[in-house]
Amino acid sequence: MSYVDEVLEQVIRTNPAQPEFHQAVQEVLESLRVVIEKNEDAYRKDALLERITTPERQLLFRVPWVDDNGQVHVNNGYRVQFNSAIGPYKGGLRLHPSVNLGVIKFLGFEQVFKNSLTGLPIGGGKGGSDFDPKGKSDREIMAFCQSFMTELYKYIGADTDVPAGDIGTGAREIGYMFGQYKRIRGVFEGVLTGKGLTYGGSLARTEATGYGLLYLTEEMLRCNGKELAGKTVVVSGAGNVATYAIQKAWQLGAKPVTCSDSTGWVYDPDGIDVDVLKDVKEVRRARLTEYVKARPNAQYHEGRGVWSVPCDVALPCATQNELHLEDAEMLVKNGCFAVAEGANMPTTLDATKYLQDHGVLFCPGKAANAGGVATSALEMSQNSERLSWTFEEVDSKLKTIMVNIFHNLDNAAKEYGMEGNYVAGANIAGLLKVANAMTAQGII
Ligand code: NDP
Ligand code: 2IT
Repeated sequence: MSYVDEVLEQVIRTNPAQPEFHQAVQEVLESLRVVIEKNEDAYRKDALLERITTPERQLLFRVPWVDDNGQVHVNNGYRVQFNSAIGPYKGGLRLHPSVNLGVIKFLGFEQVFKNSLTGLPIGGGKGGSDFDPKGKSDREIMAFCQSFMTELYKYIGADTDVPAGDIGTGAREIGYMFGQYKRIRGVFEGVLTGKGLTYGGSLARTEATGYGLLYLTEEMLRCNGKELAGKTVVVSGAGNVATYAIQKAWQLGAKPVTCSDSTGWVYDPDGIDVDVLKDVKEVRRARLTEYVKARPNAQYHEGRGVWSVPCDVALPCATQNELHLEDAEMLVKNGCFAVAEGANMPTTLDATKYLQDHGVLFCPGKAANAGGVATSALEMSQNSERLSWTFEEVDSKLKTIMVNIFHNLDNAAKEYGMEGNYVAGANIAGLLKVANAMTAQGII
């Protein structure tokens, strides 16, 4: 059996009931076959793949909190410190009822490669809880965040592990967690990113993931003789990533016509109005049914279906496994020629293969959505030098990083004889740096 197959089999056997983690490992290892086979003996002797697929540390803890009626609730808290070969652990905290250890491990594993692709000195980690922020009062959110940090603070720090936002964790939650960390440790340091601008946050971090997605998509199209301007874009999600992807799509001359949340989706033939979307989601924290009340030409549909809207470019920006094989078939049938993942692993393995086999330019999340964590690393730099850069400075660094990421994965795919396969390119470019650093640091 090849080394890749041996390790895949072992990962599935020793991490039972973690399908998302299996899926993420399978996607990476399958596309790395050519690289691994070239160094098979050395990698096997050093158990490089076993080490890279096993987190350095997994923290599981109880998070008790009291609701507004005095009722106590208990949630599960997680932090998976996956790989610190190239820098302190870095990655977001997800608050969503679907969170379990397998989900956090898949996200942490992806983060290792993503962070390597940014070219910045950050290792990979991820955390979160099965706490559901929906419908909670501000006081309940604060109670949860303070309890979560009262346990997590022991394991993190500006030079060891720097969490940030993800699904369900935005500026409000980061603020409460930062306050509690500072209160317990008595240290004002850049232990979290995505902070508010008055206490160490970076300009452009809020916009960074969505903007970065569009910068990379524009470069991918340009290098393939196409352009984004004038194109119709279908976006899923209505959170942080989707909102700023939609905003930047407009700025680059494209027309974003959809958004979605966990209950339904909106088609706006005049293009999504970003101000209305922000008011509904960021200010009122309401459902998308409120969006169509303000936009009479727009249609609201219950359930899934956003990929049925004809488009040139599709940007999944909600959650994992939201774009299935039948969606990929529909996109191809309707003439979509590019898909770039704003979310982490939104496209199933068979859908990815279908898109690639049908000539659709496909950029995986670990490259396309790396602008968020890259700008988090820029926030860490600003915190270290106790300075704040202008919006334009951060945004221009972000754009350079995204363009470089695309060329790195494009070149890696070409070098290994898989031109145009950006999944393989991203995994190869991401792996080589981490593998090199791990090898240099000995068996740890
Ligand atoms: P938000 O919480 O701001 O928004 C998430 C959006 O996705 C909401 O519209 C939400 O709908 C929808 N959604 C969440 N879960 C589901 C589900 N199970 N089914 C359907 N819709 C769902 O999160 P972000 O925008 O920050 O994150 C979106 C994706 O981008 C995630 O995959 C995240 O890991 C990834 N990402 C985020 C980065 C960041 O900087 N924030 C950086 C890189 C990647 P509803 O409100 O109804 O729940
Ligand atoms: O998936 C991701 O890259 C994030 N949620 C952002 C992580 C970060 O540390 O900014």
